[in-house]
Amino acid sequence: MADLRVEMSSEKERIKKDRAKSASEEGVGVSYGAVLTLLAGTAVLAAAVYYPNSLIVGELRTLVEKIENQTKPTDHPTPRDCYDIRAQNPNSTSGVYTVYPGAIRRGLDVLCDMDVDEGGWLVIQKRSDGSLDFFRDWTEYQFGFSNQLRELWLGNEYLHLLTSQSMYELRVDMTDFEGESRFAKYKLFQVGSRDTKFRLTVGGYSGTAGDSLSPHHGMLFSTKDVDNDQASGQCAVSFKGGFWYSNCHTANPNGQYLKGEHESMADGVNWKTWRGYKYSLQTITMMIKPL
Ligand SMILES: [Ca+2]
Repeated sequence: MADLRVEMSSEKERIKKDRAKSASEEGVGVSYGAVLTLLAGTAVLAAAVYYPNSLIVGELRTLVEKIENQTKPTDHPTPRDCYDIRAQNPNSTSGVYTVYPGAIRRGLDVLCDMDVDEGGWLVIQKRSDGSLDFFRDWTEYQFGFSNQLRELWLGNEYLHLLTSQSMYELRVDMTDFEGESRFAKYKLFQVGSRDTKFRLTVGGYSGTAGDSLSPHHGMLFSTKDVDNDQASGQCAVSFKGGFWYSNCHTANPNGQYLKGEHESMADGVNWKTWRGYKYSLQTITMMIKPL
């Protein structure tokens, strides 16, 4: 896992360098290419006038086409998200798919929910059985973690890439151990870059679970080793998760899996406006879809 993270980290750096490099090359390529196209085009015209049947005209035409093709911008690879997958094939079923958000060339394997609320949802967080430890550090939350996608955190870098390519809404589905279920939907969900400490933008609530997430609007991400919260202490340490803590939380989806009622204060998988600070939910899923 540690090696994988280092690999991913250096992969991110490589992608960044590649992008910067290709961006500068592209810049040179366009102007250089445009001049070449112009020159070659003029040559074709002149050659065509004076030597209409000569081989050189054909060759020059080929050259012009070649240069033009090289200077055309390449299309963004698709699908960008689960919504694209569903749009391409309305019969797609829920499961794992590869998507290409932002600069990711090799793709990112994600869990798509094609059943709930018309489908097309990309799962960014999931708790279902307590099989995975969510009390993790900054780098782990940055690049994500999962176990066969039964439980997962997609990763803050990917959240930023995804929510930067379009306007996204968020849906949070949850169940308790008594068989009840609720949901919360937000018209706006965006995660800033690592330079902003993955700042959260969230708003426009509707649903049945109550709004426990809007109070986290504008907050920065915090983990047990990186304190960006608004409390004098460390929320991530006190409430044992990684999240956009303020002072400290009204929702703790990445808290400890405490299986229902608990004595301790607000350190479970809590959603304050539904089961409160001393009830840890059975399942919770956060997923996003473009508006
Ligand atoms: Ca603090």
